[in-house]
Amino acid sequence: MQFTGIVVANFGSAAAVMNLDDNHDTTVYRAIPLKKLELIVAGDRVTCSGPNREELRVSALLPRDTLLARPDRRHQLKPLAANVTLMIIVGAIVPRWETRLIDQFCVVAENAGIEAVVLINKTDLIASTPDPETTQDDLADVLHRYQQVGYRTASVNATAAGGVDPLYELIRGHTAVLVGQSGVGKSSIIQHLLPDIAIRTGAISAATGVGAHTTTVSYRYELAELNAALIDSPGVRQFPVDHLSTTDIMRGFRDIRAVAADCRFSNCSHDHEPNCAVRHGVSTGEIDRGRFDNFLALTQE
Ligand SMILES: Nc1nc2c(ncn2[C@@H]2O[C@H](COP(=O)(O)OP(=O)(O)OP(=O)(O)O)[C@@H](O)[C@H]2O)c(=O)[nH]1
Ligand SMILES: [Mg+2]
Ligand SMILES: [Zn+2]
Repeated sequence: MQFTGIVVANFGSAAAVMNLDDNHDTTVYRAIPLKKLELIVAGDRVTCSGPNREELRVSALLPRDTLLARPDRRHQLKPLAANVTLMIIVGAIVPRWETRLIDQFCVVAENAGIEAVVLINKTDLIASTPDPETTQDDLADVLHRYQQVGYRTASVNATAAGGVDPLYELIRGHTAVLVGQSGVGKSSIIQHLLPDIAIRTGAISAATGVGAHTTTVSYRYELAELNAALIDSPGVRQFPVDHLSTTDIMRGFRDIRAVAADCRFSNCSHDHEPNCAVRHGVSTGEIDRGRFDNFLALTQE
């Protein structure tokens, strides 16, 4: 048999693939990628072929519209999700959101041609978190900061009925990848949207005490009624952008890009040069100081 498929997940030795040629076929096929193939990932469109359904190979990778990739320890880019149109950057109250990580994701999304939204989960914990830095006002501030830059934002609670409702309109028609630190609730949010599917989340390990059900490979789920798909991804501490050039990183900061044309020097680093429109924008408040600090840190890494 042979069909064009979409990769649900790549477990390494084998991939889970669904048949795109026949939308009545809901089977998740096991297919072994040919050795010569580059690394495939959730969201990839592939050709599967084999003598029968038990002995399928992934024989070809079809061109990708977009690719989200991350450098590994040896600075090799590893794919995280393919053909996504939306990146949902998930932060939480606990562990507290990190704007450095959010900005790294924004830069990567801009450069990959993927729309980004900023989502803060676990709003139920605002009242109980002992961290004096994390208040309702701080939450409003961080959301406002990204709205000013032009991103859509939302705050959600994956543990409450109706707690993730703002997501329905955000994801309609999209293939969205959820990214963020470990434990912010990416899998829990997907579980809430897809109550009929058993997704392994950190909550299960807390209940059974067996293992940590942290997500280890990206996994694609369909939401047919929204004409959407969600890709769950493993949590990360950092999303390095050192594979991008300084120009790419600058391009990744929309707010900085918007005023940089007014700097005196066309190659201004916005760090020390005279008549820098970006630093002027920071001094007037037009550009958020925290974003600017992250920009400098990322370009000087
Ligand atoms: N109080 C509260 N807890 C939540 C919420 N969402 C998720 N959790 C809990 O947070 C823990 C981590 O949730 P996960 O969904 O596994 O987090 P994740 O982002 O998928 O983590 P990784 O797979 O490791 O990247 C679990 O114990 C969840 O039950 C929420 O809105 N409020
Ligand atoms: Mg997870
Ligand atoms: Zn400048």
